[in-house]
Amino acid sequence: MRRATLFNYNIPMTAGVILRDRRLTSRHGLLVRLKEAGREGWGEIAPLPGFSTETVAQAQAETLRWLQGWRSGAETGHALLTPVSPSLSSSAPLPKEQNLSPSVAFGLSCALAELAGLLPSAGNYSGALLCTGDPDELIVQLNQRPQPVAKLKVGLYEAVRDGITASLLLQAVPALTLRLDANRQWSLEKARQFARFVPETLRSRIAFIEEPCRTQEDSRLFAQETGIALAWDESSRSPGYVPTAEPHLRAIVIKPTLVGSLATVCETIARASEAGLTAVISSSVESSLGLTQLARIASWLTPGVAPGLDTLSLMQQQLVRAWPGSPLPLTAAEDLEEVC
Ligand code: OSB
Ligand code: MG
Repeated sequence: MRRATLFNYNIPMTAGVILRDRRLTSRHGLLVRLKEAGREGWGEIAPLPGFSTETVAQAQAETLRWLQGWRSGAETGHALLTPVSPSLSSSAPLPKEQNLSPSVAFGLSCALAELAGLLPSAGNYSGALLCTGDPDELIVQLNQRPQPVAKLKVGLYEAVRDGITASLLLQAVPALTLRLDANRQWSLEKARQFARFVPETLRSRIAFIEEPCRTQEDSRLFAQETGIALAWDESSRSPGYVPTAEPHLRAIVIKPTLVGSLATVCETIARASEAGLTAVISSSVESSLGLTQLARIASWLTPGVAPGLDTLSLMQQQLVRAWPGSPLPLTAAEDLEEVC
């Protein structure tokens, strides 16, 4: 006997969270719970406005249709979990997911993986700390970690100031590895201005910068000129992209909610590693339920790589499962609104 429940959530965000020119005042998404043979599995389906192409309403309609089939015994889950193992050297685009949007494929595959006991429980909860708020407090926190990794968003204000901030952090935390993310905000000239304020002796501790410039060509030039390695985030989700080695490229950022099923995530990580690239599992601002699953996926599929999951503090509450050490109040499943 199979039972499925779909929940709807809407979590207020802390004031002023801005994602790609829009202010996100609340996070709206779905949680799915599958039960079978005394076991249960959860998944989160939360299209991210401005990033996902599907809306929550579309995701909900797709999920309801899929759940109807699953309840009546359809074996539609395999493709979401089993990598189709195309030859790793092929440059063919990754396979489409049974007509499911990425957020739906990801959430359902997590629920199925938990149900099947495939998703290990150990998680990596010590990912890159997002540099927001008071830098003095952050420096203290980072200095308490044995292998501190931080992520600084740049390109929002003056490039010169970004350079000074990056240098300050690297100097104040001698063990720090720094990741930067410009979200394609800089012209090549702005990017150069930034680099002028980061002494070369500090640059080797910049693990990478995600998408420094508006164009990939300028990003590549910037990396070549400055010796600062690149990571593709937005670029890695352009249609047909396959992780491929290129000069100055160190990593690709994988946001499963925007990528698709665990099978597709696995496949993408395998191809990245084949190309000698680091795969970094990253948040699409999921609730604590989704984030704890991402921490488990990171520990399982990208061992030893700090994931980018430090987005829980942007929210005012947690859902169903707590992130270790978070002081935010936790809403239990019974208190969530059921869609069906
Ligand atoms: O630009 O990487 C981004 C979260 C939502 C949407 C876009 C991005 C992010 C993050 C997540 O930066 C945090 C991280 O990657 O460390
Ligand atoms: Mg990014």
